Amino acid sequence: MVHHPPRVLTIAGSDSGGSAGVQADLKTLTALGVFGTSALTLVTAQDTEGVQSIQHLSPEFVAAQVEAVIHDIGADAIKMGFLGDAQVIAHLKAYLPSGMPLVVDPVLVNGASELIVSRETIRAYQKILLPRAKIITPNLDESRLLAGLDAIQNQDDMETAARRIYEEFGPRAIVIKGGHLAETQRADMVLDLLFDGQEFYELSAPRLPISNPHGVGCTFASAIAAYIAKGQSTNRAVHLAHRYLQNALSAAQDWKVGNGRTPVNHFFQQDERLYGN
Ligand code: PXL
Repeated sequence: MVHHPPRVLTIAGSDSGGSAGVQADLKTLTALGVFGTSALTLVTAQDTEGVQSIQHLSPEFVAAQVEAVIHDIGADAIKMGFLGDAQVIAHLKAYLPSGMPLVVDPVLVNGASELIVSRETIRAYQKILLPRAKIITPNLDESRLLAGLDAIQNQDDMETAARRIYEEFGPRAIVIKGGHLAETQRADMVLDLLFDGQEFYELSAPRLPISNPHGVGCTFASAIAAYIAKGQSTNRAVHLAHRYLQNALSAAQDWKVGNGRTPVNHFFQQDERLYGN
């Protein structure tokens, strides 16, 4: 009996530390039973404490990887992470099959909320990728930058940003990750907000005692892409991905990996079998 596993292509950067980027994406896809493929945009020398250096791959070489994967293996969804610069985005445009569900995680800032791309790159996201996206997954800083707002300080601001991005740039849905919302607003809860152009849906979870975990955004977007590839609606894919991330993050609470930020425990389902606890 021939079996065709669901397939997701991630177009993203490499994190040598194994927490974020393509490494987080492929772990997530594998954990969720999806055949993951990858097109690298850049390679970071990175550990749990930070990024030491970055080498960008050329737009042509990024596109060549996409072309190779799509030509032979195909994809049921494409997840886009750290793309790096506007030239890569402009060049990629012609290589994204029409009608392909795109899950776009607009990586514009680093873990310390510092801008890591140019203004031109933000424009490229707005003009080229957002109009084609099935869903985008910005955090608060990225939502502020994409919506052109001065600040996002509460849930009302999140709703304003989501509406603006939806109306101006036309992604089919937006989920704003509210993890960094001032802790005075939500001391014990983390609120993400999904907007599908009609309704807002709140996704809340208890704030875990892990400060600034690493690879959460990549994992969330990849899990959404995995569930979409498996045939779920966008709305259900977001809810299932949210639950997967909570479980994977919760399972990392007692982890010690390196001296910096804690990664996600993608294979938490296997812990019992592997460690016998
Ligand atoms: O979490 C965003 C991200 C995406 N991709 C790569 C990264 C990071 C953050 O460190 O290194 C490669």
